[in-house]
Amino acid sequence: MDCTLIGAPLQIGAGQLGCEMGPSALRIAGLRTALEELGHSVKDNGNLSPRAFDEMPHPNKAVHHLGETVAWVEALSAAAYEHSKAGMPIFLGGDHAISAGTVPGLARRAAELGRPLFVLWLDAHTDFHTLETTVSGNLHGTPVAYYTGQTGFDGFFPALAHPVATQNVCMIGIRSVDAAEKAAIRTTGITVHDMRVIDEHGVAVLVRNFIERVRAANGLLHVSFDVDFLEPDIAPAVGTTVPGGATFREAHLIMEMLHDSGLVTSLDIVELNPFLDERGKTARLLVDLVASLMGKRVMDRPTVTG
Ligand code: 4U7
Ligand code: MN
Ligand code: MN
Ligand code: MN
Repeated sequence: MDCTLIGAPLQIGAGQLGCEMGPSALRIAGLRTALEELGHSVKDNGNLSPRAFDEMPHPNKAVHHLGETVAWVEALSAAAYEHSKAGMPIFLGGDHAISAGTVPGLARRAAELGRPLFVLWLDAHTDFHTLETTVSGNLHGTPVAYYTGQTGFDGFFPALAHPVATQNVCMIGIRSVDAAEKAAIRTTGITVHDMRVIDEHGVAVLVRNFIERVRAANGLLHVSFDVDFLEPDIAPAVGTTVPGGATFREAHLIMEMLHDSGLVTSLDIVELNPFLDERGKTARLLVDLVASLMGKRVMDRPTVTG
């Protein structure tokens, strides 16, 4: 495949600084080489930067860095649209607010192709706040509500031409949901597989079912991978760790199944905060997970059972 790396060093969507270093850490951990060793061609497009912006006040006083976030959303949406025309864009965050730009840009491309966009959201959190409901004011907690077209962004974020249907969003790994998010999600078609569902059924059946839905609809599949999806012991480099996350093996299995599906057309790696890492171990794990998504496997053959 032709992969394009696009750095998005946005950090003010999170509550602590450091995600700005995420793209660098992923590069230093060897992302490009890992992909090339799998036979992919890689173009590193460097890092994006936003246009000049003014800060925007919002009636919800908790909201901060709104003007800066909106400038990034515009830049990312344009870049996602352009880079989705050829090859597979891999967005290196940056905090999860980048997905308020990447997903709408990809949705625009999907609409042009006449195909639906599906999103697999791997995260401890549902990120379903609006500008009105967020209590922390950290805008990395809002992208899903925005790109699915919920009200509560009007007049601040760019108007959405192609909202993603909530039925096409599947979340896995969820274990921290605020009251306002729970109430709002209940009225949508979003599939939420919290950790309890994983414990009862295992990740394989959940991923397989979603993949089959994407395939049946001839959809494009975007994967948005928040580092806090993972168990904090194996992935400490994130500001919003929540205990009880996905294991090394669960995460790898998901990536391997996604690869075998052949359906993934774009990827976000978000929330890596290298300032909180332990000698680069989270960054290296992420590179290994991306490699699995892009075809790395233990034996040189498809998995067979029995
Ligand atoms: B992330 C939170 F209150 N819901 O709104 C909030 F728990 O991109 C967390 O998933 C948001 O890491 C986490 O601040 C955003 C909090
Ligand atoms: Mn997130
Ligand atoms: Mn999260
Ligand atoms: Mn986070």
